[in-house]
Amino acid sequence: MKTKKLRISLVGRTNAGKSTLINRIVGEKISIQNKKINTTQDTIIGIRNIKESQLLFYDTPGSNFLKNLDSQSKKLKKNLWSGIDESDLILYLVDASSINTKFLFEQLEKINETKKKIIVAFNKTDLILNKKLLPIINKISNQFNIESFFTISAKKNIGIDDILNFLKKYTYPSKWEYLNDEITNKDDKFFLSELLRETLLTYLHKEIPYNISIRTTNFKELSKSDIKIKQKILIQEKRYKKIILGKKGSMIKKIREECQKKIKSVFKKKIHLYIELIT
Ligand SMILES: Nc1nc2c(ncn2[C@@H]2O[C@H](COP(=O)(O)OP(=O)(O)OP(=O)(O)O)[C@@H](O)[C@H]2O)c(=O)[nH]1
Ligand SMILES: [Mg+2]
Repeated sequence: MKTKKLRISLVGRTNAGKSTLINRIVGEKISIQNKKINTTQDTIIGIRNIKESQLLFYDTPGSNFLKNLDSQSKKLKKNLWSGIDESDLILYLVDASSINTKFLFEQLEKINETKKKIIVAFNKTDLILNKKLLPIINKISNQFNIESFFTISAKKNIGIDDILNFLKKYTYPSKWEYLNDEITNKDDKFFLSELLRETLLTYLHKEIPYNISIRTTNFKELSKSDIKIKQKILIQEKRYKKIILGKKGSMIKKIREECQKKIKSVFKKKIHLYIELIT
């Protein structure tokens, strides 16, 4: 078989739905999603093979921090641009239910400088009428050279196949980078740590989830139906420990139970999860 590939970077403001879209395309959850900002921090690759073509989607961190200069933003920015650099084409995703025109044009201007091919997809169209988007689509196409526009809903699975069919036209002869059954570049331990981070984003407020790091230190199949997992939360500031523990340990208990449930729904096995807090 003559194999082909295409590398696509998913770029867009935080909360546009990039991770939701990549999970939809891959058909499994590989990237965590949350309504808080800057959920994705590393570049995660999602792989979808269609016949002879391998499509590689780079889920990048949300791009609303381009002007910030703190160290966290710098790290995210670096991961974003390396994702863009490695790709053949940019899929710019817009939250159609809350468009900030000024921001959108600034962003398009920036990515246009890369000289890469760009397609624009308006996501969350389950929340608005498509025809409301026509003026903005006209304005964008007057100013930029966009290959194509799409209106989709990652959550409701609308319009995704149209994008995939379109992207197939841009694939070029090449060896596949990943084996047929691989769906992501990240391993189980990374994904487990991400699931814990997703849980922390849900239960904790504001800055805490961004100021801790997580390691999954142990992943052991105890039997065909049981998995034992150990995770460590490394806390930089002591005051956060009290908050994560909660009254008589009630918060960490909730977090552990919720995370265990998430892991169970992915691995379809009984999970024995242990979480340790380290300051
Ligand atoms: N109604 C609706 N909500 C959506 C859709 N796609 C994503 N969302 C929601 O939008 C929120 C953000 O989704 P994410 O996939 O985490 O967004 P992201 O672009 O990866 O965000 P960052 O990682 O922070 O850059 C989540 O609460 C999703 O459930 C959609 O098509 N319709
Ligand atoms: Mg994301």
